[in-house]
Amino acid sequence: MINNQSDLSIMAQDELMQTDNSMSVDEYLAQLHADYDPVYSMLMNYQCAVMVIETKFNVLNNRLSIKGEHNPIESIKSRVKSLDSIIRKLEKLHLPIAIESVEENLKDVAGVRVVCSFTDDIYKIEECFLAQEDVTLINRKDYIKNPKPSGYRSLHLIIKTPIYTENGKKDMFVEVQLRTIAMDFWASLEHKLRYKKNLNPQTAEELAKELEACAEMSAKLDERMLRIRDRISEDTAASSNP
Ligand code: 0O2
Repeated sequence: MINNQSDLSIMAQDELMQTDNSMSVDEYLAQLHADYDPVYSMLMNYQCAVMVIETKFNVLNNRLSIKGEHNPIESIKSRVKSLDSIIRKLEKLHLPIAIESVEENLKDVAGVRVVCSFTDDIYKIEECFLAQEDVTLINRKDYIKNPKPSGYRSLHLIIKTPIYTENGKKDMFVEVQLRTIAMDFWASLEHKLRYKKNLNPQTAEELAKELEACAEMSAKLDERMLRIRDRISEDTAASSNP
């Protein structure tokens, strides 16, 4: 999760270097606030959107656990992209570096990752989440049914949801990634390994294949765990209704 304060204070330090000595501290602070308040406010809006979406998933987790035998959600992790990543992404996409440009073009500044126990929990949670009238689906990518060539599996949703600020209602984009514990385990380790860039091309190719094979194994593990759960449910149902 981004630490808005520290990011902004890094920016403030840069500014500080360029301080005009003729300015009083009050004048300087007033200028600083005028410059940074909109950025801080933008990041805070994304943070609020993350809180709203996290709450929705927590509510669903509690409600669904009343009906089922388990909490379908194992954990929820959220983050707001850092200012550095936001600016780098705008630059990479040749987009204007401005707040309006972020809000219009970048749909993954706010991200919520929901880790579920079993694959079918993912689709159940998705259905309940998208049925909410203040959640609008913008884009859906099912990398579980259609894994990426790397072996990556997850369900990605870009949604729009309102937040209510002191200035009124504001629609915010949030990227939601839903995955199982096994998918999360694989993606977290693969993400770390991807940063080891000084590999010779042959080793890199071999390891990419190895990682893809690991993803296959972890998908098989998900299927087996699901079957075990189903057998336990069937057995429990049979013994309570002899
Ligand atoms: P981070 O730090 O997780 O945010 P874009 O999002 O615009 O760059 P695209 O192709 O539209 O590109 O998005 P996609 O593929 O739907 O989702 C991108 C995010 O999914 C990534 O975010 C990762 O979190 C995750 N992801 C996608 N492919 C892989 C993969 O092969 N391995 C792993 N470990 N994660 C993957 P970011 O922005 O790259 O990083």
